[in-house]
Amino acid sequence: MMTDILKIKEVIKNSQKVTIISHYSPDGDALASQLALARGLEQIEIEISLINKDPIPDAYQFLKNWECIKPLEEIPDFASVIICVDCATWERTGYLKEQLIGEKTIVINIDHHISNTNFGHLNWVDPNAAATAELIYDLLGLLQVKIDKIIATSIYTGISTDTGSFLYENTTATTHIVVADLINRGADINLVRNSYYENINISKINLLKYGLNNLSFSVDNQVCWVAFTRDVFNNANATDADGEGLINHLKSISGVEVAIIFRETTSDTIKLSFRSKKWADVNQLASKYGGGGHPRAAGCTITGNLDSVVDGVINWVVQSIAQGGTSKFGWDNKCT
Ligand SMILES: [Mn+2]
Repeated sequence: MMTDILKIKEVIKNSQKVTIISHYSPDGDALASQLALARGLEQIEIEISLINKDPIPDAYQFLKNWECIKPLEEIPDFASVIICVDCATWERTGYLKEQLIGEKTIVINIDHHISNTNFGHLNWVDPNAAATAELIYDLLGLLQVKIDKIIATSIYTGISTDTGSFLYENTTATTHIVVADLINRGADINLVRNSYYENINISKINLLKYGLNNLSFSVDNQVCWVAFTRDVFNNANATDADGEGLINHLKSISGVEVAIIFRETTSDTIKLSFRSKKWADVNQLASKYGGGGHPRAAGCTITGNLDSVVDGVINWVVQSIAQGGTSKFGWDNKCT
């Protein structure tokens, strides 16, 4: 765990301009962290620009000022202090280093992924935090910024979406204490529920229908997966964001320990999402293929055609489990 937190506080306090960037295919935590931090820093007279490689999914457009987040091409004068939030690596921003980082640039890395590479000049990486938004809450406190209703709603959204509504293992007592404070400060939990959880579009439901009709199982149902071709996504009129969360339906099935979703994004690029329920360390699993994340949630991208990637990965996962890889860190020893 890296904590340059006091230096981070000093650098931010002494900045007139800050650029905040998060990862491509942004999720609730990424966007909420950006927006909450931006609004907080504006209170202390810091000029902000907000960058994201990808468009903001409809599902998150209830977050106040979401439209201020733009791709780099639309931000001509980004700052020399760049804060990366919720990115385990610089590459997660989707930009090359030389596009944003000059000689005088200071990169501040604030994140909660255990796979974080400490790529910043200053790093605040805390895998015990349920969400990056939880760290933003702490940072704003340190900066003595007032958490208003809008900031509170953003941070609440980041924490709520990254914890599966306070159900995942990353949910701690601290998470609940932070959230209690956010609700005291006016976090609009009804807005989040109505706009996010109870506002699922038909494309996403169509993907879910396909997924549930095409489940595969192995090792006494301990491994469950589904593969999506590009055609399935196209026919459902679905975007990246519509694919999010489907994996939780697989994980929720009785007996399933490891859930995997394979998604063909080009003819030879397959994106994989992993979830585990109790013991399997899917961060290590995804790391084998150059990805990473958290022990219970991780991802990676593999080059190859869909069928052979599915075969290769499933064979390996099945073999690991069959060989008694029931210990938490069994993957590495048995399978490399
Ligand atoms: Mn996160």
